[in-house]
Amino acid sequence: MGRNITQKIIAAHLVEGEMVPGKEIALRIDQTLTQDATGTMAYLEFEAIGIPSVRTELSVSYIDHNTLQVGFENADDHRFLQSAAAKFGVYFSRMGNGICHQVHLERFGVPGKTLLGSDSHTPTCGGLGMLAIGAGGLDVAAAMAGYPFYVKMPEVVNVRLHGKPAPWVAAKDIILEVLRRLSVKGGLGKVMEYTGDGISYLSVPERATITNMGAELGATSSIFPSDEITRKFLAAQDREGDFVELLPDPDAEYDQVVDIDLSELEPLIALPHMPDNVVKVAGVAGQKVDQVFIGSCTNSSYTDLMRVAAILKGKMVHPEVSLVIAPGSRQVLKSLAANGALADLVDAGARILECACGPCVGVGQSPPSGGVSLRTSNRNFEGRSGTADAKIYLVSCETAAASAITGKITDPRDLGEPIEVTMPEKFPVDDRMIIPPPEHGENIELVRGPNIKPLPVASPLPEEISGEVLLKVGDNITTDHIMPAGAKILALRSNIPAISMHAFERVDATFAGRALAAGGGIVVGGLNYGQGSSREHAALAPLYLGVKAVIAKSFARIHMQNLVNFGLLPLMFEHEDDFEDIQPGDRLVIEGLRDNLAANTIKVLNATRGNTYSVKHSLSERQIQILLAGGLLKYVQARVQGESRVNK
Ligand code: MIC
Ligand code: SF4
Repeated sequence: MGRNITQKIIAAHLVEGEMVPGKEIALRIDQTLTQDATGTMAYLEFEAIGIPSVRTELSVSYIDHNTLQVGFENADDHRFLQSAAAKFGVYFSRMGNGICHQVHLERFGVPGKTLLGSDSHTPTCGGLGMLAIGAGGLDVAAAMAGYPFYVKMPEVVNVRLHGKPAPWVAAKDIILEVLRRLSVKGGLGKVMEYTGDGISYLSVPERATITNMGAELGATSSIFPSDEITRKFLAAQDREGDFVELLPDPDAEYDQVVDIDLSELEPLIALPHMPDNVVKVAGVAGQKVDQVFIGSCTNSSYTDLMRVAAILKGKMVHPEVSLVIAPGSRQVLKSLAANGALADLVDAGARILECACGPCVGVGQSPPSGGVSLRTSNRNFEGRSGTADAKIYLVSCETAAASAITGKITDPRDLGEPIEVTMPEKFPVDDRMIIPPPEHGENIELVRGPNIKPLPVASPLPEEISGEVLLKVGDNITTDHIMPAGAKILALRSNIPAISMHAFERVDATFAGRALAAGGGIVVGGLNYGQGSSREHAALAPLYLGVKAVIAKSFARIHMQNLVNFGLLPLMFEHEDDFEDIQPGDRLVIEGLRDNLAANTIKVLNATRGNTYSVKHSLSERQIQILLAGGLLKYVQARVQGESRVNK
């Protein structure tokens, strides 16, 4: 039986385990990336593991999230990250060079290799034929120390794209269609592998738009073949030598098939407040718009912004719309400046932001109260923009640009003839804003400002867990609900005691205070608990506040691993109506844990109601060992010091 692309890359990197869907495997990691909002914790953890320098082929540290410097915190963290990169043998992409995923696609991604990133949108490099996976910072720190990455062998879904996209249909509309069909839970435990004659109409940045937003399916990753289009992109980046052709075998098999006829698609839009709340633009056209944000790692490539410039050329942004544009990288911005497109954008009234994440994660440009904001990013979770009651809609660059002119949600097909933008033969390659690590950095001192606090310490799983239900939440709780981002809170990412005070504050502002007063407790959740980002702070803050377990109907992959990594127990209800029965304030007792984990027969006594619930876990043997050891850091310290190097 032939192999698909995903299976080929896994087989070439398999360190442990059987390639049977659902079984835990270990992968050798070739490259890692970190960004600054998760990177401070990751390098503190790498330092604690105790390996002098990284054991990967390549590790890159990006500054792209905490770029709004209001107060000393972010600038201090940037200095810490720059010193950590030099000390540990990591490339350092300076503030202003661009968003991690855009720059990694341009400068470092290699078909057929594995990439582990401390950001959920790491699968962006799947657009180049990499197996690129998002994970918590501690998993990335372990990978930098040469430790393999453990993940459940994924099912592989073949998304077959047929025909040529209809006029004005963008790559963004394709991934919005996949989300509409499969939902934010549809990709759990799966890799989405794109094939079909339709992929020949998609450039690498367009493929990357699709693999980037595959994160919103809850997918382990997403990937395209590496073909002639890939080679051309790498050649344009002066990296043709990195090209490797990577195609599925003709007789490759898949666990699921999704067929999409691109000629039947039309511009789509995700309505507040979920990326899978997708309808046709035509169905909501005419709604007044207050803000348009064009940017983010999903849509801020050269071709994206050239299309926007062509639509806006000679026009003026509507007087009641604020149009903000954040180019994805310095390379993109330089290209637009060189060919006059930047002048066209400024001439039309666009507000040009620096090459960074910015508004996407609430770092600047928050909309007005109750404002309607059209965004080319990938998440519209409630409150993420920094304005609690703003309504965020997710669209393509074309829909965003058309709407900025009219002041209301506008179908780009109203603009007439589609815009044709060609990929340049050569990009203006200039890596001077990427600092390579020195030959010997071991004597470099880490620069720790007052915002860098010591790592919280997890403890081994106790025999018994008891405590009150501190909070009960419903389905699809995101990491933005658990640990909000935004300029003010994101700046506290290296300061767990401070950031913990914001845990769940958009759900229940009393949570942190009550948790501390109660000496900790238990959180109860619904389906897909912890969907969204890789931020391990969504586990670190509950750890700091004394939360010992989360009992949910089901978990998102990255967040469940982050809970385990910091010694918090993720349990699942066996019976739905037990979720209904349990109430905030109930006192729960879970006994015999260390014995019953292996047998997976765990009972939860609700001492308040006198009921007992059966719960289960989906932990692997290794994850159980991590919980018993007191978290991944202790578990890896014991192994990495002793074990021979996995990667070298
Ligand atoms: C996001 O888009 O939510 C983020 C901010 O990039 C996160 C990482 C973080 O929380 O720092 C992600 O996607 O993992
Ligand atoms: Fe940055 Fe937004 Fe991409 Fe996250 S989704 S990496 S915040 S641009």
